[in-house]
Amino acid sequence: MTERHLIVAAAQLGPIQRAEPRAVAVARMLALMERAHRRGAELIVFPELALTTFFPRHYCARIEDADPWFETAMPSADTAPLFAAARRYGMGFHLGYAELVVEPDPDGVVRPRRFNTAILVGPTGEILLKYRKVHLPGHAEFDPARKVQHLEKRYFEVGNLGFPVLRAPMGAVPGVNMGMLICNDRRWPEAWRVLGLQSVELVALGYNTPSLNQEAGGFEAPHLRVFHSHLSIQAGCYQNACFAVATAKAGIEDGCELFGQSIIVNPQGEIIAEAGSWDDEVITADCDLGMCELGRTTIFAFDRHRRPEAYGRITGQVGAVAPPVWSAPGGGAG
Ligand code: CDV
Repeated sequence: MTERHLIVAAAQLGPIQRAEPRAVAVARMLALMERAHRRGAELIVFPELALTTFFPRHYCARIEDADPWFETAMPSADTAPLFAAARRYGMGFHLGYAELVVEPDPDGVVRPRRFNTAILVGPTGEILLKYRKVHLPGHAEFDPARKVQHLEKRYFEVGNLGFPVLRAPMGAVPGVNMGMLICNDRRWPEAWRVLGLQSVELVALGYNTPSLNQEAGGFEAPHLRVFHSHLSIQAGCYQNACFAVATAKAGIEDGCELFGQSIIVNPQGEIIAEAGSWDDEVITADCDLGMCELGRTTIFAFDRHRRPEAYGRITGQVGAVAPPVWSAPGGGAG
């Protein structure tokens, strides 16, 4: 069997403050691309909403007032240097950004629509694949009980592109099956499985995750935040026999702490590279895509072992229902 090795990089970004223009972020990203190229990287993954601060923490009464944080073209004058660098280095990249488009909504009304989006760009600088975040956390209205807002449900619509996977050349490999998830999606096994059912080999995933659970009425220890992030990604890779490059934005951004700990994970669920800083940092791994075969031909040979007839609730309902209550035979007290 021919070897299918791909050298991948996670390009973690330190904080991007509210006042910083896109050009500053792009210059930092270009420096990371150059660093990754020197290490032989053939694909580099940037975080969610990589061009600006994580603006859903800021409230705008009029949604249009948030539009300066959105991209209306890709590439744009600001992002074109990333595409040029991809061509220069023969390196693919994954980029998360806020997307503002005018397109028909589900009722056929053509209007401005806003999505939390990621693209996969090939080594020739062409956009290969686009994904729009499906699992939007947070809330739609200003919440006075929260110290920090999380207004993704205000600024973004639920992604309408499903979870696409595409086979395309990357580096020296003629065809890699690639898909994407964005941040909160990583916590949902359904999302991973939809990718797995399309034989995904590599998942590119960007995230912005605060070190504190601002929603928690009770206490959630900060170390568990990283544990749950890694747990979800490692389980997703193992159960779907794929690699993931999971890249964070990290550090104190607009006064809010984001944990980093970007990781690259193999199909056994093992972390094979991990960032150690809260700053701009490149981590790389040499991925033998042949490793995806073991899981998908044995434990997770979907065609032999899956039982969709027993999974109706997965797509048939949203919230959990209460189970029937046991009662003692004959109606006596239990
Ligand atoms: N950007 C995100 O989607 N963040 C969520 C936080 C709010 C929990 C996450 O799942 O990491």
